[in-house]
Amino acid sequence: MRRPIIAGNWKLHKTINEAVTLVNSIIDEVNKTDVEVVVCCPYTCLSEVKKALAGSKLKLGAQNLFWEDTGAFTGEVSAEMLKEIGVEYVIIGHSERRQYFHETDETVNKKVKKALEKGLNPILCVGETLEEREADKTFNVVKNQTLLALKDVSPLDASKIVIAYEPVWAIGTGKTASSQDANTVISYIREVLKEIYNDDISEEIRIQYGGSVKPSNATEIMQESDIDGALVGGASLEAHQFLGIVNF
Ligand code: G2H
Repeated sequence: MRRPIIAGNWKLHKTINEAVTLVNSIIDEVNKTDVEVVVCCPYTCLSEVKKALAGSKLKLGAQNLFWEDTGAFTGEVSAEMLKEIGVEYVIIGHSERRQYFHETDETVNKKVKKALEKGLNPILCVGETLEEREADKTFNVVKNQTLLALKDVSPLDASKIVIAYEPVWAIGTGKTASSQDANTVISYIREVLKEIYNDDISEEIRIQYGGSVKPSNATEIMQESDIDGALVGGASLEAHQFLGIVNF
């Protein structure tokens, strides 16, 4: 039985004060649920949010990392630096990073491996663009992204990964994939995991849906057989909306 996981992806939002206020307003509800709940904050908020969520069930995530440990890489942050703060999850390969910051399947793979090496759990994002969907390439795209991201990742490490299926056309647009469509693609990703690893690992890995998830569609999405949670952007920025999803 896979434990559902709801993660907030705050993207480029929240000052430290705003971040701590939001966390303080969701902690009590988060402590009452059996769902695993994560907030993925901007780097600048991580330390203060870690202090704010101390002793609670809420977990801390980052939105990116760099694959080298140290060196002349101006502006980058390493896995060890995140680990030192107490980060447990890290989003890797979000479509916005692929699109605006030129991340490739190869760099995504390097980041996944570095996160695992340092004891961070990757939330690996895969998903097709509208163009790819309309050209019937959805399955090919998610298969390739999954295969390449998990290249040289051992079965034991793979079981620590959360995959987020985020169709790019559904991100921040208000359009959501129908829950059945999302489940079909996610079941397919599970088949790919079976091919790469085995039935047990494939059944163990949690796969979220992401893309305009809100309280009004969370229940339907979470009821699907292969969907184990949500990666939530816009609706994670307001306590009542995020809690509406957490308590789906
Ligand atoms: C997809 C999602 C969170 P939103 O990017 O990763 O954002 O819920 O705003 O579509």
